[in-house]
Amino acid sequence: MSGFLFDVCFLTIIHLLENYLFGDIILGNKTLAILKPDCVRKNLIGEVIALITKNGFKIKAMKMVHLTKDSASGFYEIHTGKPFFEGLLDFMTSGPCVPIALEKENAVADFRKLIGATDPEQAEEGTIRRLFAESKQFNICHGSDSDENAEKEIAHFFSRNELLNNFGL
Ligand code: IDP
Ligand code: MG
Repeated sequence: MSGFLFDVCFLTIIHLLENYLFGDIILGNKTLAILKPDCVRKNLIGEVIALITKNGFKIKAMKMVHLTKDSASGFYEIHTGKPFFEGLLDFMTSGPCVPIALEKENAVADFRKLIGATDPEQAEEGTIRRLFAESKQFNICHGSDSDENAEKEIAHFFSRNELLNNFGL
């Protein structure tokens, strides 16, 4: 085998192995939830987590953090410049929140369904936002909106080591 071909094969194998180890191959079964500062303040962490686990999601990593403005604006970068952006940063940095990496088949769509629409008045009965949220801003819980964003958002809060250990890959 020529040196070039060997290098290509070697790099391909390394790439596949890395994707496998770091979970990219099983895209579609992970999402990031954040129990927002209003959820923590209202002492609703337990009730919301109970709903999440009753609905078949497995908790793979979880922590309580008080976001800095830098971290919150990085997380919500996509909303930069929108009228609600500064209010969102003030809210998300107003107290501790609880990011949770969740696993379930079809995790992103199923979790968005479980939390309900952004505005609790539009959210379906029985959804987390309908049950607990007080407004479009103070809406209790975040959920990733795509597999690609789920990967990025999980990486925002959890190190590769934490994920490797907890996802058991
Ligand atoms: P999502 O959380 O349902 O995905 P996004 O549109 O991504 O909704 O908005 C991110 C967060 O910004 C919302 O969860 C909410 O806290 C806040 N937000 C969104 N739209 C508004 C608004 O019109 N007024 C106040 N806050 C808003
Ligand atoms: Mg969103």
